[in-house]
Amino acid sequence: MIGRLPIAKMFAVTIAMTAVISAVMVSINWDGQQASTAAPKIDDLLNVMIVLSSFVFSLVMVMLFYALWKFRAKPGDESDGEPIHGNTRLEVAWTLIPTIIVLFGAGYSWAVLNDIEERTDHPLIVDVFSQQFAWSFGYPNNGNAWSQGELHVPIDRQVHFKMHAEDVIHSFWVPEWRIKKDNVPGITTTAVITPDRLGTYQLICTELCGFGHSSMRAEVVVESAADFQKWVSGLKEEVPQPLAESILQDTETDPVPLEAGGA
Ligand SMILES: [Cu+2]
Repeated sequence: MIGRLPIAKMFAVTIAMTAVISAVMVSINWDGQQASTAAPKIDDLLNVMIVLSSFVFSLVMVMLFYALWKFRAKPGDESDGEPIHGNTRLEVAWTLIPTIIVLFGAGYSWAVLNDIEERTDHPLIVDVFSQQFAWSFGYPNNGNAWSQGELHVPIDRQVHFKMHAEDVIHSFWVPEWRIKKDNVPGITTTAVITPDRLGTYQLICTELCGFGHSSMRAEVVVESAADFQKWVSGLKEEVPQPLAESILQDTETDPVPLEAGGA
C-alpha cells in the first residue's frame, strides 16, 4: 500500500515546475540563426520536446522528493520497510503516460520530416564530395562544374544535395540550415534544403573522421539566382574523373529514407 497521496497538490506543483523550467529553457536560443525553410519547423519541434521533457523531469522530481520526505525513517527506527507487492493503477499509469508521450513525439517528428523533405519542381542538384579532410562540390545542372572548399547556392530554391564519401563516413552540417546528413562510402544519401536567407555560412563536418576532422570545413554562400549563375558559369574545372566514377558505383538511397527498402 502506498497510502493516500496528495495527488492534486503534487500535480499542481509538477505543472508549476514545468512552466518555470520550460519558460527558461525555451527562451534560450539553442540553435542560432535560421537560414532555411526547415529551420523554424525544427526549432518548434525542439521547443515542444523541451516542454515535454520538462514535464517528465518535474513529475519525477516531485515524486522523488515527496517520497524522500514522507517516507523517511524516523530517528531510532530500525525496522524493515513495508513489503509492497505491486500497484496495478500505478503500473498502468507509468506505462500509459510514457507511451502516449513517445507516440506523440514520434508522430509529430514524422510529420515535420515529411513536411521539410517534400520535393518541389526544378530543384538544383549539387553533388557533395567528402574526403579526409576536404569538401568539394559538383554542379551537374551546370556542365558538372567543380568547386573546391566553397559551396554556392541560390536563395529560395530547393537544393538536393547528393552526398558522396570517398574514404570514411563524414557528415554534412550547416547549423543555420539545421539539416545534418551523413556521407557514407558506397551509397548516395540525399539532403533536401531550401535556403531562405542570404549570407555566408560554414559547412562543418560533424562525424569524427580522423586527425583533420576539426578543420574539415567549407564556406557556404547563399546568393541571388543571378549571382549564383554568374559564379557557377565562372567555374573553370569539371568534376575530376575518379570522383565522377565513384558516384556511379554508389547505391542510390534517394528518394527519402522514410520509405522502406533503400537498397
Ligand atoms: Cu569529419
